[in-house]
Amino acid sequence: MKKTLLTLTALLTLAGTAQARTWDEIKKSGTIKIATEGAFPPFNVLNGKTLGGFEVDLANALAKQMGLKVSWVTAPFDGLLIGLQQNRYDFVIASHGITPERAKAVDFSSPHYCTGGTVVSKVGGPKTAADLKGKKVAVQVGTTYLENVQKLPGVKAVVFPKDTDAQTALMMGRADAWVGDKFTGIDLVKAQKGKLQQGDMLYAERIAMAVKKGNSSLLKELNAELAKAQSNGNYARISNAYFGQDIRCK
Ligand code: LYS
Repeated sequence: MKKTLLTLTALLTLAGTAQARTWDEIKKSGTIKIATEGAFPPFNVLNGKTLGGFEVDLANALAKQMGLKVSWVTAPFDGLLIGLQQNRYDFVIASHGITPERAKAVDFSSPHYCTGGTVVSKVGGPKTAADLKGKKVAVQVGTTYLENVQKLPGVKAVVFPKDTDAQTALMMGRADAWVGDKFTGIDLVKAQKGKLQQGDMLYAERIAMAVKKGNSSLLKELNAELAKAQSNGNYARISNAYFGQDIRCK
């Protein structure tokens, strides 16, 4: 038993220390491997076998600029950065807010959009941080929503594996409010015609792509391609298609 445990630890250590593919290696291979959640409309959504959304279209556009094919991987949100550590893909684009804690584990690109965590509730329900006191708030696991809701005194976070599950909990009355992305909130309120209201934005965040810590050659390339997309019209076109506005950080 002891021997098996040691072997497993050794394997995990090996997986963690092996080199990530450098930009040169990726370029030579002709295909870049990108991971996302696929459960976070309108940013990344898996519909049957079709992956779409703002971040998927944006990453596909960046890969096209690079002259590479894309191999997409989807995984639960709270496992995405661990998979990066294990070299299962080259980078992650899944609406990760840049936080000091995450920045210890991975390297972040320049932000690809700016947003914030917002409150949504049924009409007449809580709208502000103060209103949330003593209330049950539905949030997704592993997110900045959970992190920020936990900072509010007297608020009970009810945690779900997916953001869409947290939204359902609000609709079913199992929570008094949902805290999630500002743009997701706008779509949610629209979809539930007259039943929901959007409250305050609790905090702002910058969202970025993540590479394995130390993969500076890939990071440099991603930043260059993002800047190019933001000046050649690709970014504006994709952003407008999903949001009717340009959501880049200003
Ligand atoms: N922006 C939030 C975060 O950084 C949510 C990310 C995606 C949730 N499906 O945690």
